[in-house]
Amino acid sequence: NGKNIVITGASSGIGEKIALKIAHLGARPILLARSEDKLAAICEKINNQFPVQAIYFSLDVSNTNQVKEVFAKIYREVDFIDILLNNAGFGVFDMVHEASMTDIDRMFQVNVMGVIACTKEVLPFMLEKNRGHIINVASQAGKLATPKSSAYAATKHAVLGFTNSLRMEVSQSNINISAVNPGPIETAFFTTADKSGDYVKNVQKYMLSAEKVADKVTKLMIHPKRELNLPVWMNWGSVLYNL
Ligand code: NJP
Repeated sequence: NGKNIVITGASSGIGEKIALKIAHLGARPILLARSEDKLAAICEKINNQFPVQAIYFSLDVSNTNQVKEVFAKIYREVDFIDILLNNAGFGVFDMVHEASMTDIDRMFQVNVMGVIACTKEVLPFMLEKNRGHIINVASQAGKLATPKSSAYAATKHAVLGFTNSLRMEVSQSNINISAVNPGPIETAFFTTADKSGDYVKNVQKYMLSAEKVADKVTKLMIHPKRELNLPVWMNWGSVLYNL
């Protein structure tokens, strides 16, 4: 209640759902993503529905200069960011021998460099105040082997590596560092990740709803812990490719 919570990737999927949930609980959502029109609509919905003042800024998290500018603007609006949810991310699923280096590079820029850049903008303030919570959305793909998504999985392994090291660095402080590792969720993620639709066809019955994931992440904000695992117990290789 009364907390300032920055959500990257707030224009759709789990980011949007989490924004609505935290506003319902009385926190102030600060929404970031590239799609300004979508953010404006979500912001308006929140401010009409709940007694909070949500704000939004258009941001491509892979653009480090833009990240600095946007966080400077946020700190002109609020004294302190209580929680940073690094949620912006995307995947393009391809076999390694067919994957494009441009897609792979872009996944690392957004999924990894974006998380690091945003974290660096809030961490000094959290260290100064000796409080705060940074939550990084990784994936079960950052823990398990998931065929056809090796580059995406590599970005999420990187997010977990960064998260675990950061947690150790701030272990003498009151700052909480968490990772969220979902399995497949019903969001727009798969329109980019799985253009052929084959992957979704195979995993559809195992998918989590964005609503359920948002519920769990909101609980994690209230009761911080190291990792929130939302696994889907299946053998990816056999489900997807008869491996
Ligand atoms: O997907 P989606 P999710 N700069 O596509 C934003 C992870 N995850 O909610 O910029 C800034 O509905 C994009 O906004 P826009 C996944 O890796 C998912 O499922 O306006 N923002 C949108 O708001 C990701 O880290 C599944 O296009 C950028 C948001 O990111 C997180 O969950 C499974 C951006 C994506 O919303 C949320 O994804 C799993 C940029 N450069 C982990 N690029 C799953 N869905 O199955 C994108 O284990 N965004």
